[in-house]
Amino acid sequence: MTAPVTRHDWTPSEVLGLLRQPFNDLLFQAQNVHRQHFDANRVQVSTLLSIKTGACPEDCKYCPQSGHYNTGLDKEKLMQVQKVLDEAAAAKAIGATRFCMGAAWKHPSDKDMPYVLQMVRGVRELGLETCMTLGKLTQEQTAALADAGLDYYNHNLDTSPEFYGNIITTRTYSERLQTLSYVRDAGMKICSGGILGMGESLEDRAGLLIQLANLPEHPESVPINMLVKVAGTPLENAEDVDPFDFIRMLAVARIMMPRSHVRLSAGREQMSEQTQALAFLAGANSIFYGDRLLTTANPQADKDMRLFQRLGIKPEERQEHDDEVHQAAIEQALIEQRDSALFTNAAAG
Ligand code: SAM
Ligand code: DTB
Ligand code: SF4
Repeated sequence: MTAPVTRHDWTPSEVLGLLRQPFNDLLFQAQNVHRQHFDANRVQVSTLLSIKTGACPEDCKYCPQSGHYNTGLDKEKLMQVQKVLDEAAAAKAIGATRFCMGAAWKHPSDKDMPYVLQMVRGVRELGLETCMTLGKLTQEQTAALADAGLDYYNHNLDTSPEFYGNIITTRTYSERLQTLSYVRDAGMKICSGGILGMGESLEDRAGLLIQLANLPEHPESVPINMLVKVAGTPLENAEDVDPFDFIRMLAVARIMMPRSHVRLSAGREQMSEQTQALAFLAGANSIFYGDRLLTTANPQADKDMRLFQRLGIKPEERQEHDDEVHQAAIEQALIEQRDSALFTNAAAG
């Protein structure tokens, strides 16, 4: 069988057609695509840490950390660098290969950036891949993160452009796309996905996947979150998503972005192990691992390891070769940015 080309021209009717196929046909197709690009019995494991919790100025209706809603969360300052490194070492000890640090910010401030950069360098030195999700970035902040060696930047599109305004009013969809474009231009890997269960239609789910897959390059990592309903948020009583529809979304993400890691992301604590097994069959090949997501519970690490054993799944090893290629890409992007700044300054002066 010839490998499918990586496409960036998906249309709504095509994607709706994929989502609406009989379940068994869809899973068979997704598993076929999956096996052309990945070992079907390996799953990448990332651990999450909230490095700055609560009191976020944004109004994302799903989020327990938004300062607009009362969810009873303790507000915290940016965590101390050493504490973050201790948590990263603990994540490594239980088998995580990537450490993702999240902050409840609209964007990082200049005051916080030096600490954030120290965290990236320190986590890298521990031999873990690094990921951060800090909100919107300027081009300069993006370059500084890349320079510190950040591997992945997570910035979710969350839903379709059409539905987005029902969920968030304090940041636009195009600002999100701009941040993703800065991250790509700086040579870092992109982690971007969305959430199911916010009252979106099937067209909105298709719309989110089209936005992600029609980017100039597919995000290397695509987290698909099931809404974690948190008391106090406007979505606390949102209707449950049919688990089969959630699996369909993962399968279609796998087909549309065949070389990306698709992450079975938030919501696993509320999901049966059978649903999670179906998710892996549909081509999901990454999870958040460790007892907490950012502020809500995730399955206990030993429970996940038992599930992996029962399914014959092994955690994916960290890819050293990819890492070298990626580092070279960052260095090249930095040289190009510096040269273009020199050129602009020379032209101006
Ligand atoms: N503040 C930064 C931002 O929004 O870009 C980074 C942290 S934010 C918590 C990262 C992502 O977590 C959001 O984009 C959203 O997709 C996901 N998320 C937040 N609350 C969630 C919830 N209750 N259920 C599922 N996913 C959630
Ligand atoms: C992503 O897509 N999901 C993660 C991570 N990226 C940062 C966050 C999930 C948060 C779930 C709610 C919480 O624990 O606060
Ligand atoms: Fe803030 Fe991020 Fe939560 Fe939105 S998703 S309220 S930006 S922490």
